[in-house]
Amino acid sequence: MKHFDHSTDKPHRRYNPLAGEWVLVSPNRTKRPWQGKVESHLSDARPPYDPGCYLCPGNERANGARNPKYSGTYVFDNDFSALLPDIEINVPNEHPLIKHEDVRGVSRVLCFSPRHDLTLPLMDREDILGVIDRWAEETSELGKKYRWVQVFENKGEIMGCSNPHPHCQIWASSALPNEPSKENVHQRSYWRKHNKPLLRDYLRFEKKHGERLLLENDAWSVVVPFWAVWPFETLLLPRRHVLRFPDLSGSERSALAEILKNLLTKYDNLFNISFPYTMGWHGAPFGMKDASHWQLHAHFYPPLLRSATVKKFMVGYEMLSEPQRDITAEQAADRLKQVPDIHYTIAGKRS
Ligand code: H2U
Ligand code: ZN
Repeated sequence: MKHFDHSTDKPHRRYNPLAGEWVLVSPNRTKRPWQGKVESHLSDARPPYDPGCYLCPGNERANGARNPKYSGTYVFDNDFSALLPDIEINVPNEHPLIKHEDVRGVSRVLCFSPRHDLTLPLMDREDILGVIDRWAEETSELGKKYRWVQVFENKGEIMGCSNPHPHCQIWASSALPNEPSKENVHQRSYWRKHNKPLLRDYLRFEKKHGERLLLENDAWSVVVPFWAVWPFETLLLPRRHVLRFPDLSGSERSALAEILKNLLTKYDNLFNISFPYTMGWHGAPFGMKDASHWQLHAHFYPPLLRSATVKKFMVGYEMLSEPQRDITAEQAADRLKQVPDIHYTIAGKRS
């Protein structure tokens, strides 16, 4: 059988079986993507406590509420919630083209640490584990009431993050949003055809081939997916068949703290900056009778391309036709494999 030559420099399309979408890959556009200078940006140094930060312990928030003097993680209902729990508009659709429905939900903010100057990769593993346990608790509590619970982190101004204090958001909704809906459909149809979870088969393939496999430990693997759209996009997958975040065992959570620290350190070391991204968890929706086709996973979507300042824009062809990338997933994986495993801010102090 003839194999696909992933080192081809010819334009081709790759299929994302999880979302059911295609991406155009044009490696011919950048024969040498790594000419850009790698710069050290030490200007993002922050104080451990910022009296003007809405999220620091003891401070007043934008609406007048005051944060407690918390010492670990701290969660609160978003003061400007995108979803509300008691909405009932309940008006029938008057025309098939003007469709609307009610949606109930809540939005929460979760501070990872009282320390304003930290980020996940700079936190101790024990403290990252504290964040993981909170992700599990919140997901499990909100999952009792809502069909979908989205844990996500927007990191960096470039991703629209409003505050550098380490935090994520948790939005729960009665409706199943677009992205998990697509993943549900495609995982289910794969399951019906092959009687195995799509993402477990996919990981098996990546383990065999190795070129896009970035990190591994006892319970987790990180790959640059074959169908990656963002330059340094990664997919984090458990070894075991896990439906939802709260189902993770104690040892899986510890291993997750370890691999998160490793992955995010690699990201920071790519351009020697606190690397911006959007990350988030996808697991089986709640209230689904048979969810065996689901496999828990996290997506990391970083926008940077060549340097700390060169961003990949999803405009033009992407908006009107389909996503396109220049460097291949294999080139991105190679590049990430090469960066050191010790955080640049610590390595700098040592030398
Ligand atoms: P980002 O993760 O995109 O920075 O969002 C932070 C959230 O924090 C944002 O949704 C909320 C904003 O509504 N927030 C509060 O709930 N209270 C505040 O005092 C400031 C910010
Ligand atoms: Zn702060």
